[in-house]
Amino acid sequence: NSILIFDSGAGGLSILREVRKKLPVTRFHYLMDTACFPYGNQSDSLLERRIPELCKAAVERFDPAVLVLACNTASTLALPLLREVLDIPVVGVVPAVRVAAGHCASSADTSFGLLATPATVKRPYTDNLISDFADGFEVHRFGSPLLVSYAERAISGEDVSSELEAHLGPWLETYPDMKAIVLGCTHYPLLREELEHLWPDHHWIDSGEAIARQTDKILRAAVSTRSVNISESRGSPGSGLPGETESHTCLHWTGRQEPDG
Ligand code: DGN
Repeated sequence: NSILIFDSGAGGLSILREVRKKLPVTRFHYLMDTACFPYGNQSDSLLERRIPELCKAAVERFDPAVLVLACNTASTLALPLLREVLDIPVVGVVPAVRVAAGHCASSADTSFGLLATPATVKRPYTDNLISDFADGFEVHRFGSPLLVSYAERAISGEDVSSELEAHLGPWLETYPDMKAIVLGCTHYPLLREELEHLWPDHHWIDSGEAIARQTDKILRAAVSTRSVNISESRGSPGSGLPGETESHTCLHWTGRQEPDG
């Protein structure tokens, strides 16, 4: 009854951290597609081939109960494809536009920012999220080509604060009324400490906690279905509930550069 978490780099660790808080004794596998990192720079057609192929292979290998696609760039493109090829539930991670709109409504703000990879800010999925959940608010999008690498460097212990300030400062100054910012990439919560330190008056919103709640719910439903299937096929009962596993491990698995090549 493990959970498989997938991203092209270390960003999914921000999701793993939240899910672990919720499910501390569940076992995890972490799949990182370092060969194609960063996904924000890849073509849609490559990602549409590669993500289902890698995830299918990893699911066959690790047999998780649930897959968390812990990448906004991948989820806003490939979730339906993935659900077609996998027979386990898939939890996607997409920008927390709805939460930001709720926050603005309660604080009387009329605008908020959406910070994500260049690919995510341009996706039709993101347009739909905004028109469905943030109608009436002005949403300022910023597709950053740099923040993912800043996050990767920050978790290796580098100080990226001055680069962060130079990169985001001009955008934030352009919209002085924009106080709530959606962190629409799973790498960005890894920079939360630096962001809060540089801009303490802004409100940085990520999807981690909501994803942890959703994963908990889906896992419970998935393992109860599984345990019925197992007890039917083996003729022996077993609760299979999350919490039975006593250890958790993270595995890194690097795929090939070209899935078809
Ligand atoms: N962490 C990914 C996301 O949430 O979009 C982006 C990683 C990348 O490769 N750009």
